Amino acid sequence: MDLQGRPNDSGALIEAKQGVIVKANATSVSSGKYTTSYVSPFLLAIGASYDVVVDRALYLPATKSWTLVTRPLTTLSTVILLGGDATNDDIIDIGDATCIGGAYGNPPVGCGSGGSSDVNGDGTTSILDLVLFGGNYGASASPWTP
Ligand SMILES: [Ca+2]
Ligand SMILES: [Ca+2]
Ligand SMILES: [Ca+2]
Repeated sequence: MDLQGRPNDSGALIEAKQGVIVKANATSVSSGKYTTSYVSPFLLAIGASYDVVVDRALYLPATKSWTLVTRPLTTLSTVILLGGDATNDDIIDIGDATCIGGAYGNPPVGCGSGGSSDVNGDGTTSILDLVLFGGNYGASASPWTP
């Protein structure tokens, strides 16, 4: 998985769920790779379907339905998480513009619950953060294709 605008793709949470129950999860490393681990006491079953959800603070979540066919490892297609959610509420709207605009040219400031004006994580609030916001304006999820 890839975090838009970031060379370092670490820190995204990946969960395999059935309904609201998380059966396996993982956190991505800097390359964007991840390997999920079982959430005790659950084991993923061959032939069973799961919703795989990937999300990170400042980015929009992506969901894919997936049926397990091989164990222990299955490779899913790459997903790019859309950035710009400075207020960390999983929608990119005017509130994020206010957050990024208010700190423009300055070090990161916190917004909302766990949000930050520094979407791309380079330690400053700049045009790069604003471009991520602007390109994804109005979105509330990241596409996962195919
Ligand atoms: Ca998010
Ligand atoms: Ca937001
Ligand atoms: Ca930045």
